[in-house]
Amino acid sequence: MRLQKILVSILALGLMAGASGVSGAAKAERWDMPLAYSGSNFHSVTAAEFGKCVTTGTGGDIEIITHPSGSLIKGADIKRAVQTGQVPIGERLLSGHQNENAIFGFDSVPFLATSFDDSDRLWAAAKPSIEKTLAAQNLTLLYAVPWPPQGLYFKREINSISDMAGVKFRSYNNTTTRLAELTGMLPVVIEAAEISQAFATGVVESMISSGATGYDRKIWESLTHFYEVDSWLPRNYIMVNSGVWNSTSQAHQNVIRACAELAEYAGTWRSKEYTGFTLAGLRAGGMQVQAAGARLKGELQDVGATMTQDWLNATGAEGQAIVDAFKATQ
Ligand code: PCA
Repeated sequence: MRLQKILVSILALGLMAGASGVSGAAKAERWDMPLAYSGSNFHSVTAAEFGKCVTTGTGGDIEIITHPSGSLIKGADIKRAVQTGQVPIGERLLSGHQNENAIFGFDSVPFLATSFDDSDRLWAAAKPSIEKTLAAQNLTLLYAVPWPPQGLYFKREINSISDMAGVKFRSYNNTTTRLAELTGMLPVVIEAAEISQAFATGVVESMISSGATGYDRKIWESLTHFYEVDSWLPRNYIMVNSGVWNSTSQAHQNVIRACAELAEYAGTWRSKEYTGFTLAGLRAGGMQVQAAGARLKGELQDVGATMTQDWLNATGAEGQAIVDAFKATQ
């Protein structure tokens, strides 16, 4: 029902843009949109469809071209590139910015939101803070889509934290680096686009991520075990340079907002579908895919409690307000 309403409004807005005479090839603007993850990944597919929706809805006035796998701009540099106007629009892992402001890590607080429903409610609670923080950095938030729940990858059986000692661990944000430190592993920050090579060459031998990322990167070529932990569901988000946004007509902004709402809905649906599909893919690749054992789970909960306290200390009243708003909806 909600989806139908969005679609109807996109069509209506597109027709309005056409009828008011603002369309025309001569005025077409090209928006290059860097993405950090592989073209076949559901986030990238969603972004490409979002781009098409905008192009169609604006009658061709704004043409969005996506560039997956960090091919135009590497993941870690995408936010800066959009902020400075090097590109008008881009996608990035939100929690990748925790080193700038711990509030960006709200979606990686261990065991706070561990299902898609929780993740949606947590996002609703955090969105005003994140929008405000991004706005102060010359960025306008469009939409955000969760990754599937996070689990641990290894190349041998792991039953407790003591089994992890000294393991070289690929991390993707501050939270995952901290997790490695607290479990006696050795963290190395590596972008998803570089994973296959890093594992093949032995630079790292373990990580926490979704089944989706392991599947996208054929991780079974290097690793053997995936333990479902459901520690959190981190989000990717789409941002536009605020200068570009403010100089975009109201009619086109309306189209873009409607396409963004549709993309958040469709992307979240895809993420859910991709969860089972990619775990089956890991199995088909020869990996053992299973829930973490009770002992390991319990120990990870203790580590998670420490990390949660760290995050609350770093974010103060703002972080606490997000947690409270989230819990109030439970
Ligand atoms: N994949 C991304 C972030 C979270 C996920 O599931 C990655 O591993 O980089």
